[in-house]
Amino acid sequence: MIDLRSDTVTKPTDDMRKAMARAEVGDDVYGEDPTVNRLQEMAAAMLGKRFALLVPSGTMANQLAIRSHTQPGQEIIVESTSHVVRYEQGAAGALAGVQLHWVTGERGIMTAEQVEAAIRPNDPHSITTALICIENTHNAGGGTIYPLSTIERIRAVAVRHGIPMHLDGARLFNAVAATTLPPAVYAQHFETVSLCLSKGLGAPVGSLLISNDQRLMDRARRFRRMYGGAMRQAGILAAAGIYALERHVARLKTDHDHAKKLARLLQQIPAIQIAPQHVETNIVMFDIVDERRSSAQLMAALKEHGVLVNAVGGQSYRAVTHLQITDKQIDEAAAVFANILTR
Ligand code: TLP
Repeated sequence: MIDLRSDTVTKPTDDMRKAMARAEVGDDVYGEDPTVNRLQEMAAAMLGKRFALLVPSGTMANQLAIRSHTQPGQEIIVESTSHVVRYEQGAAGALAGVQLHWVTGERGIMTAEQVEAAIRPNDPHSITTALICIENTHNAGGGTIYPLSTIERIRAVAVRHGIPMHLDGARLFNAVAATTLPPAVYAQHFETVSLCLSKGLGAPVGSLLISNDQRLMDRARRFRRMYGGAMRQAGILAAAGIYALERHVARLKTDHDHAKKLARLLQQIPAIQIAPQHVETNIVMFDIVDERRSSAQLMAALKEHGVLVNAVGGQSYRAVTHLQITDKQIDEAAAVFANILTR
C-alpha cells in the first residue's frame, strides 16, 4: 500500500525501535523517568523555552494549553478550519468550557487585522477573549506556512490587548524545514507551543506542550492528570521522540519535494484540479471532478490499486507525504490516479 492518508501512519524504523528498547525508564508521574526528562529538556531547548511536558497526543497538548490559559465562559480566537475546531471532538467547549470565535483565513492563515477585529471589547456585556490560537503549518489549509511577518503582526495585536498566544505546532518542524528558520524564532511569539513527534517526525506516539511559564505548566501538569494523560514508564516512547528529533528533522525536506512532485504529476490529469504552487510542505490538497463515481467509490478503486488518500469533504482530497513514502511510490501513486481517472 502507498499510504498517503496522513503522516501519522508511519511505523517506527528498526533503529528507532532499538533506541526504544534500550531506553532507561522510571515513573513519570513522579517526574522520575530519565528519558522523558531528557526529551522534555531537549524539546524545550530547541524552542528556546524552559519547560516541556510529554503528553500522549497533539489533541491533548492543544487542549491542555486551552484549559490552562482560560477560565470557563471565556472565548478563544481560532481559524475556522483549524484542528482545534474540526478534529478535536469539541473538547475546548466540553472540557475547558470556552467558546470558539472562528476567523476564516486564506488557506488557514489569518491576518492581524482579522484577529484584532475578533477581539471582544472590554465592557461588562462582552465575553472575554482569553487566547489566540494559530496552527503552523496549517493542516486543512494544505500544509501552509504562516509567514513570520504575519505572526509578528498578530503578536503585536495580542501584546497590545494583553492576550496570550498558543501555537498548534503539530507540524512546526515542517515549517522549519521549508523556511530554514530556527524553531525558536517561531516559538518566541507564543506563550505555549504544542509539538507532535508522531507526524512527519515518525515517532509512534507523543506530543509536547512547551512554555516558559512555570505556573501555567504546573496547571497543565494537573490537567494532564485530570485528562488521563499522565503516563508511567513513558521513557520507551520518549526514546522514540529523542531519536526523531535527532534524526528525522532534516529529512522533512524530502517529504516536501515528494509532495511538490506529486502535485505536478496530478496536475497533468484532466479530472484533477490542483494548484501546485500552493504546496508548501508535505500536504497536497486537490479536487477530483468525476461524475461517474462517489468519493467512496473512488477511494475504493484507488485502494484496490494500492493507494490510500483521505477524502476531506465534497470533491476534495488530501495526500500527505512522509518518512515511509519513496520517490518511486510518488510516480506509482500518480500513475494509479491517471489510470483510474482516465479509464
Ligand atoms: N491531525 C490528523 C487528524 O487528526 C486530522 C491528521 O491526519 O492530519 N494539530 C494538527 C495541526 C493536526 O494535524 C493534528 C492531527 C493534531 C493537532 C492532533 O494530533 P493527534 O492526532 O496526536 O491528537
